[in-house]
Amino acid sequence: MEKKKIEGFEHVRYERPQLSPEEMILRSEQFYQELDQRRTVREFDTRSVPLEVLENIILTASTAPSGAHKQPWTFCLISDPSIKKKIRDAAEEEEKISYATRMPEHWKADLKPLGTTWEKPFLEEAPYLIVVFKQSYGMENGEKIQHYYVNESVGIACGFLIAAIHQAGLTAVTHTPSPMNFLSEILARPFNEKPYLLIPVGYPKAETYVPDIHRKSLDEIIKKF
Ligand code: IYR
Repeated sequence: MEKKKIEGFEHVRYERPQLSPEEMILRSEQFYQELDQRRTVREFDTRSVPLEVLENIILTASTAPSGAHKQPWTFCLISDPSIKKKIRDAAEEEEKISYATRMPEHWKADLKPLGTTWEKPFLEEAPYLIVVFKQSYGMENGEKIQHYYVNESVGIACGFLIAAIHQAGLTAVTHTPSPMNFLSEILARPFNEKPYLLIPVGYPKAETYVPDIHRKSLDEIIKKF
């Protein structure tokens, strides 16, 4: 590998294959079409998925850019049914209160078309749960390490994660039980880590239906200058 020191720091040569405009248009269109097939799925088949697939998906998430390259994330991968049950019980306990008293009527009205309720069977049915933790700061040899743009970094990593899950032929739901401190307790995470997202992953249940909702058009989301 070609290397070079820049201001005392090692750099490696980096190149991408040069694609023709036609090839770029084709590839970007194909990638869009692929990701446009992604749908959030809340009903899972209990069939297991090879562990290596989940490891590759998490490695893909870890390729995300992060503030000062601090990689401020931890991905807890859960397949143990007893831990899944603990998570489901704790999540449902919170969600029951949220749906009954914490969420305003307009919020519940907005969720009606998606058919969500306080019940979260997917937390036990999905073969894997990925609980993403953000590291507010790092810890190395008992020393605090400053992290930067933690929410942005972990959010981008979760985007990569969700795209990788889809590309592997699997489905997921980005679940945010609220409050979700119970995840730190159940998974015994250190004080510098805070739960960010809970993502059940697996095959969709046979004959799954998803809400007939649509994405905004390009004209609605783009402003060209
Ligand atoms: N966290 C709750 C409620 C919920 C909120 C939004 I915003 C959603 O897009 C979906 C659900 C739940 O998981 O049911």
